[in-house]
Amino acid sequence: MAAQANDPAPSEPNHARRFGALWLIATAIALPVAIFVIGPIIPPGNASEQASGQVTDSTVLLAMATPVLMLVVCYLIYAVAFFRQPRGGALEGPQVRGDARLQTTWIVVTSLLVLSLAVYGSVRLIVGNGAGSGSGPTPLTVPKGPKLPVQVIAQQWQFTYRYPTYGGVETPHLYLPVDQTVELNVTSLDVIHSFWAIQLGVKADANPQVNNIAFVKPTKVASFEIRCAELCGIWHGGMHDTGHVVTAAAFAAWIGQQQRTFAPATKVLPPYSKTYQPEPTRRGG
Ligand SMILES: [Cu+2]
Repeated sequence: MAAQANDPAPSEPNHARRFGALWLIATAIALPVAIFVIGPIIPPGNASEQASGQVTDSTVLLAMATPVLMLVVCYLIYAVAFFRQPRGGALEGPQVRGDARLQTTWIVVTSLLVLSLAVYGSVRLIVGNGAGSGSGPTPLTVPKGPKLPVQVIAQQWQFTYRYPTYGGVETPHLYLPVDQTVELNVTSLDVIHSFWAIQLGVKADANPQVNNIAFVKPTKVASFEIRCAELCGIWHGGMHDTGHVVTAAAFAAWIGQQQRTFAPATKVLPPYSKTYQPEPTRRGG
């Protein structure tokens, strides 16, 4: 091999320039598609501030990943098209080692991508008050203004909900008022579960003896799916329900009716607490 690695043979086109142009064109086409076509259909949708925030974050991730994806895909296509073995013999390519400019570019670009996303993710988590995730018993930041506390009590195999500001009534279904910040206090009576309100963008571990706080502000009247997201025993798969975001008036009517219906049960419940000791005889839901 007489030729240096960086000196293409006279008949070779400038592959770097051609490939660069191909990559730029592919990215220019793919990026708007990623942001404006795929972005709006990314789950979990826009049923709460937290859900909308997650869609924004996923769109940012997608936008950052698209040029990288295009680089890989375009290079694959380019290599298959132009770097084939010629007929009649297996040639060995020139040995390429130690291209300082390429290595520096590679390290700087990948470091910037990863570090900027790490900073972005951390800021979004802190500014978003946990962004719908369980933030433990003492969240780093708490949303301003009034909050409706709702306790989520996981147990084999259902979730029940306790409303401490409504006489500590415990209900088998979850209703939330629209446009009101809710403080979910998630705990468990037995094993490890996970409270997942899918369309609200909420997911929080439900551990016994732990009060795991997640904030959510529903922004539209709609139903949402609730599932347990942690394998918790033989009927784990049956641990699902439909929750409802309703108007303030409908919520007031519903909670009043729940208080009346469950008045006899409320009397014998243990007093409201951040966590409960599991009892030998199971608590009724
Ligand atoms: Cu469970």
